[in-house]
This record gives sequence, structure tokens and C-alpha cells, in this order.
Amino acid sequence: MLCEVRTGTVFTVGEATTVVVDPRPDLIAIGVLGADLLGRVTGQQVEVRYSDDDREVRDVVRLRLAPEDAALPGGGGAYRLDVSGRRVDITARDTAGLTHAVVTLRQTMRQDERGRWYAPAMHVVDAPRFAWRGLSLDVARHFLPVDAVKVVIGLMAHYKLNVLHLHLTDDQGWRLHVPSRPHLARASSSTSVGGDPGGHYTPSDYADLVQYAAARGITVVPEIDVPGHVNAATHAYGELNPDGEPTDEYTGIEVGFSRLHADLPATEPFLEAVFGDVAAMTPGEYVHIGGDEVLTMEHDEYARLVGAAARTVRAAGKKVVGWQEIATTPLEPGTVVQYWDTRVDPQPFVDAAGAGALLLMSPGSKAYLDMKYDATTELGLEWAGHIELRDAYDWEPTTLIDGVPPAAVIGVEAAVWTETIRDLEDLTAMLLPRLAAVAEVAWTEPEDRDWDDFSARVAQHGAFWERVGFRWYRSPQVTWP
Ligand code: TNX
Repeated sequence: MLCEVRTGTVFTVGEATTVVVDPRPDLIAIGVLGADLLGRVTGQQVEVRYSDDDREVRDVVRLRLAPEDAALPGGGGAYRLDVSGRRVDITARDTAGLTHAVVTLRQTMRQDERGRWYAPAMHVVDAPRFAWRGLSLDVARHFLPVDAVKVVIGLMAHYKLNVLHLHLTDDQGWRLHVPSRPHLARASSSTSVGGDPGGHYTPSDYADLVQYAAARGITVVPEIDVPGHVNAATHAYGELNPDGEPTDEYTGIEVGFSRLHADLPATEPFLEAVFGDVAAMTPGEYVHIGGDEVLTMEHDEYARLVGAAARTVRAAGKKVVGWQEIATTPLEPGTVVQYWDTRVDPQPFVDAAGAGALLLMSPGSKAYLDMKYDATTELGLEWAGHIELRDAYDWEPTTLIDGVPPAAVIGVEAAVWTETIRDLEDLTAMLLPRLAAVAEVAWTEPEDRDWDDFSARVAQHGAFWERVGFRWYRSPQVTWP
């Protein structure tokens, strides 16, 4: 990242400020979003104009796509941001880059003594380090309604994250209506951990989320967790169980007990129907098959079931993601293996990378934002230890697993499991400030990362979280203003 700030000159957002984009369909949404973001932070109504000519416009924020711009760094999401006294020029190769630049502009804005919002004059050239910068959200243990997920998506965009991984199914609830297996949501969506209320997304809710995320440069990766974590499925469809009877509902927080059976005639058709429908609802490239914590099955049967799930995902035209346990089974090149449990033997991950798999880094001890900050944190679990802000910041994804080449690391994903997290307030109390830390690990080259610098910058975000009304954690490691 290159960032030169010119002191003495500022761009002030005022009544005349107008976002200008070329009159092209793919840019209209980005223009609206840019104006909305700037308008919301400053309290000014910011106009949008669709034109390739901005000479008449005063205080213009000009967004331009330049796919062939050789001065921009390679890969997706790069941008150039030039702020001067009367105009802001933003250039990117793709719309994600434009969104990133608007976010940077918004994050650098401050209020002067008269309450006006301004950004310093500056020249920034910036690009993400990793292509996959995710947040995994467990909406199965506790359901999160569409509006709350949209708030999370907004927060992700603010931290330049680009993958929302939804953990849609688990023992405690099934959260997506699957048209060819309607009984899943009908029979198994009303429960949550501890007897709390449940819920599920209809296909149109889900499409709404996918579209809301896409407008902010974020791809949704749906997870249907098999062959374990399936009690919601075996409760809805007794044919998935050897005795043909539905299992009881489950609202506790144990893991590892539920399972599919490779030899039952209903199992493969179930996988084909569910993954087929979910793939059809997914414009993104990837579908997540779960694969974690199956503690009551021989390895052969586990491998057969993972193989069957992966085949149905590929047959539907999607690429496969799975939790790290799938690395012990034969994988197609290009499969994404999500690393989470740092306590296990790393050899299968090294072998999988050698065979063409990609690794997504979600180490429990750094990136699991459902871990408590310290022993006094009211919410959260502690099986992977406590994660203070600095723990979430100070780690290097490419050296986590000895023997995995850096090029095999596709990215970084924070995860938040919701056994103890019941609503959006609880969620933001665990995400903030740590989400900012993991996002910086995902975005920034190691030579540009520095704890003191980060903690000074994140200190400025507290006021924004306050303003929005988020509950957040005042980490003692930061001097909050
Ligand atoms: C492990 S991480 C799990 C989840 C739990 C989480 C709690 C993973 C793939 N499985 O089922 O919710 O720990 O932190």
C-alpha cells in the first residue's frame, strides 16, 4: 500500500458534494452506495449523477472503472484514491475496488471544529493481500434474522471483507428452506440452543441477502454441514436414520454425535437434492460441505460421504469448501480446506496442498471470535483459549502450518459460533474490535502491519461503533479516546 497525505488541504463534504459515475448499469449501484455511505457518515444528503463528464460539478467524488490501468496493482479489489481540495478521484479495475476506495475515504474522514466532515488530501494505491477475506457466521445455533445479517454485511464491507460464509445447518436448527426437501425448514427451524426461538430464510430472503452482499462486493458461501452436525436433518427426515424414525430435537451444545449413514438408500438422494438446490440459489463459485467433528463414524464411511457431498456440489457447477477434516479424504485440486483446529497433526494439510488443495486460515486461537477476550468475558467459549485484540492481530497466515507453501493459502476467515450468542448485540460485542484485526491480517502485507499503528487507528473506530449503536468491547490494549 502506498499512502501519501498532503497536509494543509482537505476535501470537505458539503451540500454541493456529488458522486459521479459513468452511465453504465454496473456502476449505478456503486454510485448509490458511495453516496449513501458518505451521506450517512456526514449527515449530508450526497447526490449521484450518471455522466462521463464531471466538469460542471463542484466537490465531485468521481468513481471510474479502468480495467486496463497498468498503474494499479494486479488481482481483484485494487484501487487508487486521489483526494484534493475540490475533488476526489477513485479508479479501480473492478467494482469491488471502487467500494474499497469509498470505504477508505469514509474511514479517513474527521469532523472539524464547525462540525463539517473532511478528508485530508492524499494519494493512496492499495490492494488486498488475499483474495478470500471472510467471516463465517453460525446462524444455526442461534438464528439471525435478515435485517441483522444485513447489518453484519455492512460491517464486513466497512472492513473490506468479501466472503460471508453462512453456517446454515447444525444439530440445533435448519435455517434455509430447501424446495425439494421442504420438511427440513418446516420441522427443524423453530429450535435454537437453550430453547431460544429459531427461524429460517425463505429462498427470497436468501436471494435478498445474496444481492445485498453482492452490492457491497461480498460473496455469500452457504454451508450445509454434513455428514455430522446433522440432527436437524435427521429430525426432519426419519429415512436418514437406520431405524427410520426421526431423531429428537436437540438444543444443547455438545458436538459430534449426529451423523448420516452412507449405506441408507435415502442418503445420496438427500445430498443431491439439498446441495443441488443450494447450489442453484448460489451465484458465487463456492458451496461449503462442512465435514467437521464427526466423532461416531469409521474413516472409510466418512470419506465416502464427504466424496458424495463434494461430487454433488461439483455436479451443480460449484467448487467445494470443507472444514479441515476433509483433508484426510481424497480431494479434487482446487478444493478449499478451512483450517481451524491448531491442535492436530498438520501432515494432511501439507499433503492436501501438495495435491492442489487451497487453505483458508481460520485458526481457532486467533480467528474464532466466539472465544472470550479474557476470563471475565460474559459471552463466548474458551476451548481455543482467550483471544484479546492483539492475539487476533498478531499472526501470519502463511506460516501457520509448516510445509504449506504460501501460494496455497487462499485467504483468511474469522468465525463466530453462536452457542452463547443470541442476537445482534451479543454478536457485535464479540466481533468489535476483533473483526477489524482479522480483516487487517487478511488485507495487509506483513511488512505493512504494526500493532502500535493498528491500535492507534482502531481507537478511532470506537466513536463510529458508538454512533451506530453497536455494543462493543473496550479492549484494555487500546487507548480509546
Ligand atoms: C468447533 S470449528 C466447531 C463448532 C463449534 C465451535 C465453537 C468447527 C468446524 N466446529 O461446531 O460451534 O467449535 O467454538
